[in-house]
Amino acid sequence: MIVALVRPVPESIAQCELTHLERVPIDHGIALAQHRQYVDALRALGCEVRELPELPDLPDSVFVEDAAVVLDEVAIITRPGSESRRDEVPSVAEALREFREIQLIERPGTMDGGDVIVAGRRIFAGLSSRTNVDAIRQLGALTSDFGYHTQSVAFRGCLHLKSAATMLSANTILLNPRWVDPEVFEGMKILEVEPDEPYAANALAVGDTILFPEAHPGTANRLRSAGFVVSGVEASELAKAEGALTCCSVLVRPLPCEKPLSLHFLARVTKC
Ligand code: CIR
Repeated sequence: MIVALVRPVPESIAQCELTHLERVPIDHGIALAQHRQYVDALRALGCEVRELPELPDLPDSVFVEDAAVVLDEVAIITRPGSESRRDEVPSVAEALREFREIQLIERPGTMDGGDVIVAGRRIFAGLSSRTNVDAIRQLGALTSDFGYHTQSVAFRGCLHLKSAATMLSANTILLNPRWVDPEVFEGMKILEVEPDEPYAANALAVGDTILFPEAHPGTANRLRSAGFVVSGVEASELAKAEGALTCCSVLVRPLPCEKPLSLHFLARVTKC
């Protein structure tokens, strides 16, 4: 069983941060309906969905992935690279403390969870406008005792590393070779997106099923041909906010936490 943390789409999504895309109108009703479909798909795949409190004044708060990196041993609460997103973090920490020891990325580090790919004991952290060298060093230091090796990854063309590449299974990665160098992922089986579908590298693997946007049928066919079970969802409205499928949830294997976060520590999350 997997717990999926999600958060409703606020009406203020129209004022979201944008880096690579031009602002176009976002229809809140369509965004809500597509988000509902996404949440239903997670439920249908056996996830226990936990809805975090809506944050009406935080336009990007539906993109919960950016607030945390969850490993089996520890959850790392990020310090998002965009100041407008920092107040999203405490409620994610609060929800995770039941399941994991919590650690924090601290100033001057900045990190968005969307820049972090975990592949077994290898962690790939994208260096981006949101994630800096200091935060990647902190992530490495917080996880090395558990046997993880963290490496920083250069990429281009998109906001987060996970727009350029995501894991499909334990050893297979889907990527856009124009945005990230496939050689970074040496030792893995690599599937490339259809060349005319640059945004197709963000897929959400839930168990053996790949949740995948309907907008990229060519790449969906490539996944099916490679033997993956693909479940399509519409995600076009939040794509206008530069959000993809992984961004809208934090997936957690529920393990009882032996070192629950103290309230004193939780107060630090709100200050950093
Ligand atoms: C932002 O710029 O922060 C949001 N508009 C999009 C965040 C998408 N999150 C993700 O890719 N992990």
